[in-house]
Amino acid sequence: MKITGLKVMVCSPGRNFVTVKIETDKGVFGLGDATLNGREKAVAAYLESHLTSCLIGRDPFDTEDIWNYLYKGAYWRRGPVTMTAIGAVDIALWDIKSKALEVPLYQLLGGKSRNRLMAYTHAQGQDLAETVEDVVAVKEQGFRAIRVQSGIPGLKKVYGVSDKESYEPAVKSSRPVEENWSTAKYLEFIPKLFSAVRKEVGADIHLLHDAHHRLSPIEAARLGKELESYHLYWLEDATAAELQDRFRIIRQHTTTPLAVGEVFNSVYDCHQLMIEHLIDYIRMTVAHGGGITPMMKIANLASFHNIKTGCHGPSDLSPINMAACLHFGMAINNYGIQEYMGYPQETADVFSTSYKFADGYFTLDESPGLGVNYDEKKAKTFPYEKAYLPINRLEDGTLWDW
Ligand code: GCO
Ligand code: MG
Repeated sequence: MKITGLKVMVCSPGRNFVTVKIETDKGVFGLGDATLNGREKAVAAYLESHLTSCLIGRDPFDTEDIWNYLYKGAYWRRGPVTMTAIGAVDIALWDIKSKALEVPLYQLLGGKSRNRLMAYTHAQGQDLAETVEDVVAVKEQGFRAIRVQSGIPGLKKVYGVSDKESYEPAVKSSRPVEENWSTAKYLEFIPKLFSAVRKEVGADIHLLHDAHHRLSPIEAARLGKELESYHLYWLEDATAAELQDRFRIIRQHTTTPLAVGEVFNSVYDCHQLMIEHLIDYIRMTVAHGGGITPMMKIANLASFHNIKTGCHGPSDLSPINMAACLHFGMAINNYGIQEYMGYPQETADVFSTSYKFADGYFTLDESPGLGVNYDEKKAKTFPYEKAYLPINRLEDGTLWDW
């Protein structure tokens, strides 16, 4: 089998997505997700200008060699744009291989390690009462695990909360909108929120929280410690993770489980976190982590250090990435949980999927490959619109982590 073409398609059914389609001389094609929120066109250009001609004529079954060719061969390694481009190609190649062999992708990665995959979704509210109410409503939908984010008294607009039903951080505009932040106000409020939520929902539900890289290590340590009695499933992105050894400080102070990695794109972003047992869940997602090929190796490394996966699964990655994460999660032993925010109807109309979601769990059927279809004609009716993630400033105007 030979690769005959690579198509890069950018559409915006509700929000922007970049999709790769790799075609072959046998008529089998594969799909990959190349969406990098707010930087979509950079990945599209990388694919079109630099990868297409390297792939034409290659055997799509040679996933390991092609991955190394694109990674080592570029000389310029790592980085979100490069790794998302390579990741999309790799996902599409695995889709081709498993479709050609007429098996679901997870069969090529180790087979079934479980029957179903637990997912968590988001609950949010403008204040404590509204957030508790939303957690109860989400629990009633059947979710076993819920991420809880709330407006903070005294702050106008914070991460994880919107006035719409589901949270979408990117805004279609010519430059980023600004949010504001006070760590003192946040740290004062969050333990009270979790005390109220735990009291309302009881012990038999997993609660998660995302601090979105905003705390210093010692502040994160304080938060982890103060949340201990509410038994979180995880505290996510407790501090910015460019320096992995910052996590030592948090780890030394608290038994609250730690998750990090949605902005990582390489094993070198997290290998110290793993070998020093500084985290409990690795949040890298398949598309941004360079594809199935490196993610299998990362999951294996994690498995030797009691670390489970918890792939980033926001609605700003397409259902193609979601399917890739689910096949990956189905096959590995150290699957933890999958993030799932649902998709608006326009997105579901463009991307149809064979994975099913009910009562807090995903299941996969016997469809070959990833089990995702992309309606190219419908996608064209939703043209790209420039969008940005917000930026964040302290109350005195200082630019802060978002
Ligand atoms: C999450 C994330 C998202 C990101 C978004 C950026 O845990 O789901 O933090 O909300 O901010 O995906 O594109
Ligand atoms: Mg997050």
